[in-house]
Amino acid sequence: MTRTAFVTGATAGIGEATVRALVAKGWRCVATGRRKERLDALVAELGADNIHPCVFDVREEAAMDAAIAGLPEDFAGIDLLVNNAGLAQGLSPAQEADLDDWQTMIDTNVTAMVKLTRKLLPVLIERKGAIIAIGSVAGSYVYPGGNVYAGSKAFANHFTLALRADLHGTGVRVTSIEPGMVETEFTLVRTGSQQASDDLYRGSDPMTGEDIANTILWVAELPSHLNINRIELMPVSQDFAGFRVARD
Ligand code: NDP
Ligand code: 8X3
Repeated sequence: MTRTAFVTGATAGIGEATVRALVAKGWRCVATGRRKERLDALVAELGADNIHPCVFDVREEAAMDAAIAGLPEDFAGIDLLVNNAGLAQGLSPAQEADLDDWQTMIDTNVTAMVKLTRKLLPVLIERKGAIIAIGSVAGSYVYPGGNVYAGSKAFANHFTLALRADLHGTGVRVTSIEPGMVETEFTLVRTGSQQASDDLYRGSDPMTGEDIANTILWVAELPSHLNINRIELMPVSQDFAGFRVARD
């Protein structure tokens, strides 16, 4: 039987790679994002039988509801939710940060994620499905300028583990995947600068969207009695040391 995944943030980076990886293994995907032309391109490439595009801003609850209500029968039986859509905005220290940037990150990375999860839990429980959320190492190890992004990802990491407790006994599997540096559009979105993005990734052999997609696929296809709780992964070039001392 064909399984169906609901992948948020499928227009770029990790989400787009995840849709490709899942479809290559015979899954159907509901692919979401704001950029319609990118979702249309995925449908053209992978086929309308395999991809159902849902164009909406995850911060707009009415649009989220309409997307869920409008799922065609073939795509309505969700077996896997991939909570991936998210972003960072800015790298300013907290005392200089833009409050609108903070609100955008909270609305997208926290509020939209919990609302979508809550709305899809009935079908996921009915089908003994799975939830895979993309948290971040930023939720465990802080760095200067991480502030609200780091806080939102700590929330994502922990909410996902908390879901596991509430879903105990339902058969629903829940996994928090927490990557370090992945070369996607993430840094372009965060800084607004392609140069800043290229500078960050240059010479570091970062992880790719495909690396994370393959991890998601591996977790999704494990036997139904196995739950991976958390996976933290980084490129070899990155580590988590960072204690600093300010001196007089
Ligand atoms: P990209 O910028 O390449 O992709 C982000 C995706 O999220 C896009 O498809 C974008 O779609 C979607 N998205 C963002 N905001 C909204 C919104 N308001 N409504 C709908 N969709 C939205 O970044 P990544 O692939 O790297 O990021 C994916 C996830 O991975 C994020 O949650 C990020 O925090 C996390 N992550 C990334 C890491 C990295 O180093 N790249 C490391 C650890 C975690 P569109 O713009 O079309 O709406
Ligand atoms: C993205 C990874 O280290 O850029 O979550 O915050 S990092």
